[in-house]
Amino acid sequence: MGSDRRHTSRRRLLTSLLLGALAVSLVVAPGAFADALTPESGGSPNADSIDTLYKIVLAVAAVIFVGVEGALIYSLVKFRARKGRVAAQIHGNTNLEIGWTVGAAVILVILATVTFIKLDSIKNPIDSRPGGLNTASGAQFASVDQPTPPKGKALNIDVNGQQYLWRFTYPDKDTNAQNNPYSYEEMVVPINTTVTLDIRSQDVAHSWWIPKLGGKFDAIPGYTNKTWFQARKLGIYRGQCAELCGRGHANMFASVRVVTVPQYQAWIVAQTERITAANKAAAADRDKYAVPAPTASQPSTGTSTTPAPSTTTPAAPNTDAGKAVFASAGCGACHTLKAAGSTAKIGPDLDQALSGKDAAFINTSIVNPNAEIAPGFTKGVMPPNFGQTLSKTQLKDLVDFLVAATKK
Ligand code: HEC
Ligand SMILES: [Cu+2]
Repeated sequence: MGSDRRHTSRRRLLTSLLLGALAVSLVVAPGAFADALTPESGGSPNADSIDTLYKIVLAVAAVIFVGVEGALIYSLVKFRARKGRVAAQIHGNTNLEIGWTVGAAVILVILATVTFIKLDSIKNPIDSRPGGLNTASGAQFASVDQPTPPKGKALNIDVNGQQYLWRFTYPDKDTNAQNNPYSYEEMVVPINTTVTLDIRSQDVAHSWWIPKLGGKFDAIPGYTNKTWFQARKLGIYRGQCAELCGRGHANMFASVRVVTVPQYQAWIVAQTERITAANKAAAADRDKYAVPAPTASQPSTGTSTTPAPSTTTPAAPNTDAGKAVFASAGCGACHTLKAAGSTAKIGPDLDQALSGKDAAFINTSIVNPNAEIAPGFTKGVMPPNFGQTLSKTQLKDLVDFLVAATKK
């Protein structure tokens, strides 16, 4: 008896502790409470439609729940076991069975109809409202390939999920997608403007979700998902990657900042300037630390939109041309030179032999190879007539290239 009572009181304590912990965690995480029962709304018409549809279904389900549970509880109480009572044995009631089959079917048909009616306003973008960004003209608002607003124009933003942040790429005035303004983590959009989103992923599956601005959309590598929203109030709308995508998933925040149209336009200009300045600084750094030189003058890849660094120093030798001469004159057939990617061993390894040598020395060794024979090599192997077969410019480019490639 005594141990039984102890057990019960311990269980009671445990239960109240658990309930207390639950209450505390709900209070300190008010986000989890947001619109506790129904989806969030008020940010964009598609989110409002989702909310309305949800509430209709919830109401129908609530009526059914109360009806079924009510009948159940009523029967439990009314027909509960009593001394001397004998249970009635009922088998099959055709009317009842037809009733609940038809009833259930009718309810499903109603829900399906309501859903299809609402689906249109959830899925298909509407036109921008007056006061929104003018998307009527300009190549940048070319319609996207999936649902478009009736007039076919919207502000199309590319949403790219990456472990563990979102990258947003905005349209600009030309058709080159490489130089568009972009931002990370915070998307900036103009008010009253229909924004269509191309949702992609760089690596693993993520999920784009700003609850107040509509439903969740998976960001899947190799596939583009489309959705849209139209914010009608200024402010910041927050969300979070909604698909466990790795260690940093919990920190993969997303937010949409809704600003006025002039603010948006000014932001795009300022953001473009910031990106250009950052690219310039990066190019300058690359220039500063780049050894050997040829890598610095390679055509810049997607990350940089600034001109190739070599053009910033006007007097810089044209090492690309020199490299081409090295290849066409067949120097690589006999010499090893890292910068040219050659590994032949008939003549001296130029990376070593020319390390720190000046232009005059290199020039002489090419034009008059027999004047001085590199130790361990024989006279007369290297063609003696490069001074005649190469033009003055070719020779100069070649020497400049070798000086740069073997600079200490
Ligand atoms: C057929 C093979 C061959 C070809 C082709 C050739 N070289 Fe050579 N090169 C040699 C040999 C062997 C030596 C070492 C003997 C000497 O110094 O003359 C040499 C020496 C040199 C040296 C002097 C190195 C030192 O340590 O002093 C330079 C510089 C050089 N070559 C550059 C070139 C360039 C530039 C070309 C192309 C325009 C070229 N060579 C084409 C075989 C070749
Ligand atoms: Cu993610």
